Amino acid sequence: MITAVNSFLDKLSLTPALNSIATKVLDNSRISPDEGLYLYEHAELPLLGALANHVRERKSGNVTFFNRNFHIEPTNVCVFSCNFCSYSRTLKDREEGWELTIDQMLDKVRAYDGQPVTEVHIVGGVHPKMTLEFFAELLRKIKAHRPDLHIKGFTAVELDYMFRKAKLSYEDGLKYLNAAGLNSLPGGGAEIFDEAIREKICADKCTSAEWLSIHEAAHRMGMHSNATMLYGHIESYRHRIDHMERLRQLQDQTGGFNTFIPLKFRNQNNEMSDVPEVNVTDDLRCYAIARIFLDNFPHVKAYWPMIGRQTAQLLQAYGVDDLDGTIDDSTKIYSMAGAEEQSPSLSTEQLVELIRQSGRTPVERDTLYNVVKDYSAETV
Ligand code: V47
Ligand code: SF4
Repeated sequence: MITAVNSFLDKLSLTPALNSIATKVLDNSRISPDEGLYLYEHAELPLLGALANHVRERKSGNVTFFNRNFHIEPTNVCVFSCNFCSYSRTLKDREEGWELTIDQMLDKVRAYDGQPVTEVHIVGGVHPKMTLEFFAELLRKIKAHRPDLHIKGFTAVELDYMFRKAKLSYEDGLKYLNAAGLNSLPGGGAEIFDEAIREKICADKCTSAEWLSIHEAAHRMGMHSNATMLYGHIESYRHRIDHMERLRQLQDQTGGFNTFIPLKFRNQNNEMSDVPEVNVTDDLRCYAIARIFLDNFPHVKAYWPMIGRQTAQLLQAYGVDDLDGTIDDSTKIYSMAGAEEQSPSLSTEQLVELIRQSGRTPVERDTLYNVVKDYSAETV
């Protein structure tokens, strides 16, 4: 494979600086933050695609993973006021919001009885009445009903708030929820770690250091997690590299992250509607540089309900080896922000076909990337 990539790179007539970075990537050596920034500022898309695809295929071959999961959004009432958020409602605007009871959420779990889903993803706003005890009871009841269902739940923002209210350390709070049934953490709430940008877009929620500490505590207990990055708003390329460098350093220490998920900022119905959205070329560049830079992350995921299914197909040639969002994805966080997919829904058959059309081999995985079903030989 290296020979093929090398002969392609020869045709690009790279400058010495780009050639030296490309050589490092092909040799499986880590690039520095300065080199990551240099790629953002100087590399053309074909070079980024070739390098990202090389890393992707070194890690996952020709496979693109997906999993069968469903979402529960307990509430969109939120004590915080992130300027990019189109979804949350304050306690005062509650008539436009929703607050599900434990029974209503269990009904959503029961609706998948008999269906081969492996994961439930639980994330929502931060409601002052939805306490640690409330969620622990929900987790216990879900596990009592369906013990084999993996529960990936609660962003570091939600956890930080509920642990503070319960006056528990991150370690003790996580132990409590883990004992109640929580298996892993999703990657939300990371946004952009740079403190000055965070102050402008989401000043009042947990800090970057707190987000990283919660994930570190989870990893030390043996729980895995994901990491996101909200890109394409008021941040610069330097901020994106800084964000990924902080994640790369934590991953060096714990190895607990499964997947990195770049999330494209969508500008409808929020306080940042005057900020234009980036174009598809910048999407491809962002994902590709993430795949090149985060050498210690096993996977890079595209969440197709947000980025759109056509871009999700393209991204599989720019570093992505995992597509999220099967079944009738009922998450509202992106549709309310103007995402590509207003009623996201792909059956397993359609997702398998979408992956095959991209020239990749679909493999259904569970949350921890154990193979559930390999579709290489089969028709669905
Ligand atoms: O943290 C909010 C983002 C995230 C907007 O871990 C927005 O498997 C774009 O983290 N434009 C929550 N993005 C969702 C999330 C997630 C999604 C899918 C899979 C996983 C996983 C995690 O949604 C928030 C925020 O970064 N978000 N508003 C917006 N206007
Ligand atoms: Fe609340 Fe999350 Fe929206 Fe921020 S992004 S306002 S924490 S729901």
